[in-house]
Amino acid sequence: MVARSSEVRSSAVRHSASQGAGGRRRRGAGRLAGLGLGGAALLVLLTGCDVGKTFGGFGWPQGGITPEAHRMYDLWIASCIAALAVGVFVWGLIFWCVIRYRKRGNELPVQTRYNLPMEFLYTIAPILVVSVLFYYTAVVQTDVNKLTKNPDMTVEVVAFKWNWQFNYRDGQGRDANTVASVLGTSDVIPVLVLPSGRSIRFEEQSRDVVHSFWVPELLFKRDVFPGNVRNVFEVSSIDQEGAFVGRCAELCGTYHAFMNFEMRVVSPQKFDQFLAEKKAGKSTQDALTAIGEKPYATTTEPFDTRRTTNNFNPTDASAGAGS
Ligand SMILES: [Cu+2]
Repeated sequence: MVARSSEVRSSAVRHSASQGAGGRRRRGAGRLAGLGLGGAALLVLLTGCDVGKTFGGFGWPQGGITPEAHRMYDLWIASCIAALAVGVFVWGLIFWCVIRYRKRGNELPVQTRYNLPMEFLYTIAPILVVSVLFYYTAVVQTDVNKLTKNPDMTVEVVAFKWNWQFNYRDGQGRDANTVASVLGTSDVIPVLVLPSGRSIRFEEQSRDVVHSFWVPELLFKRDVFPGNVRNVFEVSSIDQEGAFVGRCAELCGTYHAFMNFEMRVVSPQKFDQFLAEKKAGKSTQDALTAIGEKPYATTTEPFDTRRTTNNFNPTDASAGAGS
């Protein structure tokens, strides 16, 4: 009898203790919600300022010059803010648990095997986060890859070991004709002259191995494939005039690092004049001078290949054979 009454008493104590814990839990949840709201308000405040600029673009290159580049940049910044918000929330929960449920004595806390609302939450929350990120990524990616029927101009990018040729075309696809061309050599950096404010279609083709067309300010690069693959992309406009260095971004052989070019963005009027000069048979350098632009690349220069008859294609085979 005695034993039974003590059992009853101890179960009553447990019951009232769990009620007290429930009240504390509710207060804790309220505090957590307040913390979350405060964090959200802080985020909104920060978004008001240029968060990207403040934090150096979170590692993403800044200074894009096309609407597509701005959209990709915005997606990256928004993703970083979302990741940080989730991170702060999780860190908050961890520290809250560490402090709130620290060891206070030898009595074991309530041992719960499962908690349905919690399990529901941590299954649904990541799915929601991934879905939102996926949605915005798909929207921006579709936008960046979008091809229009009638871009203002088409330029064919031909890559080869280890330089570039840029062909101005009178239409789209393989059947169109080249109306003017810029060819790079070991001594002269090819200058790809483009107009600002016009939509441009790039059609890429390689003569040998895989290269990659990359102008950092486009925040975009695309592989250039040999064979039948004609990689195509468009920019809806280039918003800033000036000279921008371009590079090959795919390791393509010995002189891969030498495959530089320059993208020179000029006003549409200047561009039309440049194309007319080229069509009339002038060299790229003369045509650039004619429109009041510097004739040679200003952002990069030809590398010294250090080729001599002794170290490159020696006529005497034994010269390079060693001993
Ligand atoms: Cu290359």
